[in-house]
Amino acid sequence: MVKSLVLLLFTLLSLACAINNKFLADKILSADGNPYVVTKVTTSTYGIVALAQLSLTSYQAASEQVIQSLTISIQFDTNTRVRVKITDTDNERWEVPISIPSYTPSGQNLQYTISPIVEGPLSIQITRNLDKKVVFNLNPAQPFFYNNQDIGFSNYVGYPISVIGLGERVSTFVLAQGTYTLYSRDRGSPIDTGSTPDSNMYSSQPFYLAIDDDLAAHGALLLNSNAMSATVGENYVEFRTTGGIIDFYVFVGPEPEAVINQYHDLIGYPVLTPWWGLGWHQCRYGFQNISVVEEVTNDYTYYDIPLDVMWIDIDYMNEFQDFTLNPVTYPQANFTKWINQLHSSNKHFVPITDAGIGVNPSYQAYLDGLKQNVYIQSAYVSGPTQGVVWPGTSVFVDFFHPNSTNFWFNQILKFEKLTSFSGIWIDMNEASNFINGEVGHSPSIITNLTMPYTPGEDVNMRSLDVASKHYGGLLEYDVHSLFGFTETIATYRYFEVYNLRPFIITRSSFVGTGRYAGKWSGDNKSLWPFLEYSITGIYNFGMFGIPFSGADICGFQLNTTEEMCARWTQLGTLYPFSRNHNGIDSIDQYPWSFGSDLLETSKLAIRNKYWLMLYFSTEMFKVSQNGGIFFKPAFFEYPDDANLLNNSSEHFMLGKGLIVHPCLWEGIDGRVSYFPDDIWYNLYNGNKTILDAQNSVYLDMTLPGDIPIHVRGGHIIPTLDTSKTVLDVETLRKSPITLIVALDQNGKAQGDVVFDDGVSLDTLSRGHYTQIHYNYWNKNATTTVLTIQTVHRGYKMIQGEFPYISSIVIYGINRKPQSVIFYSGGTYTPLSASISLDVGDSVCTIWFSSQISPDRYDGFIFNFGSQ
Ligand SMILES: *[C@@H]1O[C@H](CO)[C@@H](O)[C@H](O)[C@H]1NC(C)=O
Ligand SMILES: *[C@@H]1O[C@H](CO)[C@@H](O)[C@H](O)[C@H]1NC(C)=O
Ligand SMILES: *[C@@H]1O[C@H](CO)[C@@H](O)[C@H](O)[C@H]1NC(C)=O
Ligand SMILES: *[C@@H]1O[C@H](CO)[C@@H](O)[C@H](O)[C@H]1NC(C)=O
Ligand SMILES: *[C@@H]1O[C@H](CO)[C@@H](O)[C@H](O)[C@H]1NC(C)=O
Ligand SMILES: *[C@@H]1O[C@H](CO)[C@@H](O)[C@H](O)[C@H]1NC(C)=O
Ligand SMILES: *[C@@H]1O[C@H](CO)[C@@H](O)[C@H](O)[C@H]1NC(C)=O
Ligand SMILES: *[C@@H]1O[C@H](CO)[C@@H](O)[C@H](O)[C@H]1NC(C)=O
Ligand SMILES: *[C@@H]1O[C@H](CO)[C@@H](O)[C@H](O)[C@H]1NC(C)=O
Ligand SMILES: CC(=O)N[C@H]1CO[C@H](CO)[C@@H](O)[C@@H]1O
Repeated sequence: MVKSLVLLLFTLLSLACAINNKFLADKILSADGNPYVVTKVTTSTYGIVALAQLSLTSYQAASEQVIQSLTISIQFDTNTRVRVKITDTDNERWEVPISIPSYTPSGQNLQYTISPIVEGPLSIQITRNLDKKVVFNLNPAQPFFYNNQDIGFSNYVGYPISVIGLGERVSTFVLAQGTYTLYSRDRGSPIDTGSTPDSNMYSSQPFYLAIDDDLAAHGALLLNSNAMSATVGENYVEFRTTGGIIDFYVFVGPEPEAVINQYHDLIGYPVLTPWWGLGWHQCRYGFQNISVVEEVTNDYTYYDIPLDVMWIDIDYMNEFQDFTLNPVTYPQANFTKWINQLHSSNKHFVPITDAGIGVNPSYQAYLDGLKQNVYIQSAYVSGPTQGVVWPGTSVFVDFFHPNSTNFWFNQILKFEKLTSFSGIWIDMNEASNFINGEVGHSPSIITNLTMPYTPGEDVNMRSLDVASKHYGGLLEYDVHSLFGFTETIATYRYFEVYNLRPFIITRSSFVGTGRYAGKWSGDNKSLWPFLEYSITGIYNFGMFGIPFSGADICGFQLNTTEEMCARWTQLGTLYPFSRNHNGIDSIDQYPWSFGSDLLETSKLAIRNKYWLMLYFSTEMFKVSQNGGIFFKPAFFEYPDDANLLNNSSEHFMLGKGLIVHPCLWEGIDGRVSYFPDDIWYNLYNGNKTILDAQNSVYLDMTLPGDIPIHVRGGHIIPTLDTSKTVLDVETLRKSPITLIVALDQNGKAQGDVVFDDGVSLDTLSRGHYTQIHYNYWNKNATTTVLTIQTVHRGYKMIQGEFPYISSIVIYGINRKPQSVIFYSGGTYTPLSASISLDVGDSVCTIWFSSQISPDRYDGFIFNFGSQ
């Protein structure tokens, strides 16, 4: 059954009367509890519908702002997800227009129980069956109010919780108790501790994960796009939003990762990233001209450092106008010469695009948009609303307008003809504005003076005037935080037409953005704490369903140092999206800009990225296939270990098989590091990690050097041989494979690998991929096998691609096979191999002289004979 939230058109009623009722909401809030009374209840297999009326006895004054009658619909969406939707019975209100994937409503095997809704004070309680814990509670004693521009309620679970999520901000992973604003805003990097409500940033992601003292987890989403705040208390999360409706989804968990999966089932799985996008990226704001870009590109080749993508910030534009080249600093002829060279070395180009379209009578894109009437309209005059951004006075595409996708498509298409780009970076799409509101009109219709409640700063700050009008009677007030989201979808349409996986990196995001794009964490700073915050940022966006994310490596604003940049490169090459990007006022931070510590470390780290590329692409593919999280806190894999929840950025995992201990501190060349209880081997040399009684061990972090990565016993990691000639992923795809087989305590290990063309959008929907499962196990005392099982076969490799398994390296073994046989379809073929055993490290390496393709079943037999 296809369920979709329909776009409801709603115009805010009686804004004028809001002024008189400025303090009303506060009055209701302090009125101790819920002024609504349930008058009617209907129950079915799939849910409950109840009506509630405002009870005037609860407080003195009512007004047109107060909603009189509420319809409460509790839907048993799936057996782990329940939706509580509370709307105005008498009037349509603004609802977020996102489509959610189809699902079969579940009346059965519900893992939660709803307490009976009875006539009388409004009370809803949902408990998780497993442990009888409350996961949703509208307690009649807690504040609840439902006014036109001020809606508040508390999910009062009543026991202590650690709350994670509620983006976007720079914060610790577990949020401190306090109030957080959710509203898209372009802002430099405030660190948000919950004490300054104006620390919200680019995106609105009203989802949270709550973990209790028994380490059980539940999650929730308030699907609402209005400016809102969320207050994290000891045993509750309270939302207060300035419009829309209460559309609250609860996910019962009970493990953190189960919550994430349940959430992704609702919002949709992330789009596949093109293979080249998983490579290394270089950008800079302040490439003075095309010759400088060319020089940096050539330097990568000179230093033998792999590079897949060169980016250019607004420097390339003519008068900062989107889709244009500066004729003096980026002449077309020079640009074409550079792009052809770039393509001939298998590399790609990604330009920036800004949200503001410059008002200029000789600027074609601006004129095209006027003709097609696609701009957001002024609340004061007839015509587009105007703000000020890089090009000066600017207008903004209304992506709700039916002409806008076509307009945007054509601009992108024309620009592609000019520059042959492969992906697009969409920036400034909060949408950002250098002034507050509209040129020539200070915001007067909707402001913090007319609104009963304003989360954080005035809603017009660095924004378009929120009274500006969108197509269909929508107001910027309601859809402000959707600008980036709707722009992302319009941009995605371009790639979709060519059946290409979109390479789109956006700054602003909303619920569901991951289905169309990746995200970078914006204009951060070259300061040590930001290394650590980048990890929590990626955790969060992984939870929000946008796994392809990363922070500017070495930092954007301010000057980095060699040591910081080396640490950041070590860490950043393990971000799913790895881009070195720098601010215009900052000193150079290329791998070769300082001394040998940075250069050597960068070479190791970037080559590591390519070495692990097949593991990254496979694990990211699985997230697109099933939802879930790739770059994650070790706590998510070991949810019984409370030690991992504290200092969660000190140990992150890539999929289930690898743990990383980044160095986040200055002046350190090693550290006692904590590990979850398991078998761990040094990824680089197979040395088994001997943990002390505190589950810790000293890890060497000397520069130049590799970042500590350990492989978990029981996992097989596919790696690609990266010789010096590998300088891009196109060449890398021709490299043979080495399987690292890390044994668990039973001498077993498993792993997956996915092969596909790396670029098509419809790979999953058409099944054009081959998924292989490797399984290493002991057959009997003298024989072990590594089976190659085809889970799905839909991709035919092109000649020379991932040609063969060159070697198998077994970690945690103290004997070596005497012979290796390949068996396939009943045929047994002895393989010529050179086999060595390092007894001290318990590592056995088997190099094959024959070439076995990685997807050829059935597998290898290792004969150990009597030893
Ligand atoms: C390009 O920029 C560099 C760095 O500012 C400068 O040295 C060079 O002269 C410029 N080249 C041209 C052709 O403008
Ligand atoms: C463009 O290329 C020409 C010819 O190589 C060169 O003289 C000129 O400096 C280049 N311009 C820029 C801005 O790099
Ligand atoms: C769409 O653009 C055309 C011109 O291309 C214009 O005539 C039409 O009015 C526009 N549609 C709307 C809804 O504004
Ligand atoms: C309202 O917003 C303006 C900026 O738009 C700010 O200067 C003022 O302090 C705000 N007032 C209140 C009461 O928050
Ligand atoms: C960065 O370094 C440059 C060159 O030394 C210097 O001019 C600039 O002031 C520095 N910026 C900051 C923020 O320290
Ligand atoms: C967290 O880090 C602090 C400071 O490094 C340290 O004192 C503490 O022991 C760590 N806690 C855990 C559980 O690792
Ligand atoms: C984690 O940190 C919190 C507060 O920062 C503390 O109360 C708790 O005891 C710590 N847990 C562990 C296992 O160290
Ligand atoms: C392996 O680890 C042991 C101790 O855990 C250490 O003595 C030895 O040097 C290590 N070997 C390598 C190759 O790192
Ligand atoms: C172990 O299994 C292999 C392969 O099936 C077989 O050839 C061998 O005889 C078995 N050895 C013993 C001791 O069972
Ligand atoms: C504006 C801002 O601070 N953006 C990012 C800066 O960097 C950290 C980590 O590097 C990110 O988490 C922020 O979102």
